[in-house]
Amino acid sequence: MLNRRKFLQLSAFTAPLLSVKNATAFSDGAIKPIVISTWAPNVKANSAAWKILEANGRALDAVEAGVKIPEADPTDVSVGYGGLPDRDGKVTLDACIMDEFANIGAVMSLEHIMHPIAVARMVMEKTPHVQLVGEGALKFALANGFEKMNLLTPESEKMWHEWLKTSKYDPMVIPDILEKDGKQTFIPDKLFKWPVAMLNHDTIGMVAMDAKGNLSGACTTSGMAFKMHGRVGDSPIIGAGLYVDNEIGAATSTGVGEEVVRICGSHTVVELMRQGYSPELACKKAVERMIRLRGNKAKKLQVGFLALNKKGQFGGYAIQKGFTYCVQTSDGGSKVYDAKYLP
Ligand code: SD4
Repeated sequence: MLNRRKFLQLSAFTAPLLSVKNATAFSDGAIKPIVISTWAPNVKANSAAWKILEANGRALDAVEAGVKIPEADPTDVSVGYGGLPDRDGKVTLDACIMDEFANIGAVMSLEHIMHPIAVARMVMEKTPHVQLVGEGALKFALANGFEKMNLLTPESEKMWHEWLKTSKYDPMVIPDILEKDGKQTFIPDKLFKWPVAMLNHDTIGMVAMDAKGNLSGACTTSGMAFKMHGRVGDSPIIGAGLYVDNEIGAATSTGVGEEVVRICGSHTVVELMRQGYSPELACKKAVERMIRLRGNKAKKLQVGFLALNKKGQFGGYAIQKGFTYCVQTSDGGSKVYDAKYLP
């Protein structure tokens, strides 16, 4: 039981945390649909999701339709078709999906299928399981009518051959890139030689609230470029890359998955929102927890969290400068935000 003094202390502590600038739903009493996703180029994904939300569709259908856009886009080198391969030259995809009833489905290290998110949804809806991996996931997909295809585009293959010259796996390149952002310069020679623009879009994590006020989320990626074959990151792991609690809110992540898994990142963000933190502050607290655990090792990496609460308030936070996210609502249209980051 809380005594009165403790209660007053707690209220004084939480009150400022509840004030947020990004209120979009419920301000006039009506539920207003909203979709948010990681990285600026995913405005296209948001608009595909939005078509479903504005027609009073379900958030689950919206997020699936939304993330299919970068999955099918060969120029997005971090997701689906055209995703950069692992160090063996294989494109292995990770995806998960979660709805308002806490139904979940995921595929990990899935090859040859353009839309891993649709397979994840099928795992959720048609199997007694929640995760399928590798060969088993592929077998399941093929048995359910998915087409087997080559996901390695000539451009991604070229980048893989370029990478093989040094075979250096160093996800710590991101701060170096971002220092030079705007000039469209190349990443330093000793690392990778790709245009910044190419790397400035990434894993998509998308969460949405529909006109009924229900939340769902989806996350899909080809994972860290040139990872070890069989490596699985945060993105397909419920609680790490994505989490939805229909009473509280939803969160997703992008960046170096190993760090996100370590703190069960997206679940942590949702639990922080449950404690009364705004979406942005919840994301910030999760980032700070990573840094507390890992110190300078994590400071050199990039991880970004993005969250939406039940009131339609949203926010993001990242370790480094450069994490962008996009939001679509009926009032505000389609907008891109720069996430705040650690000082
Ligand atoms: C992973 N989190 O596989 C993904 C990669 C990513 O932005 O998000 N890149 O670790």
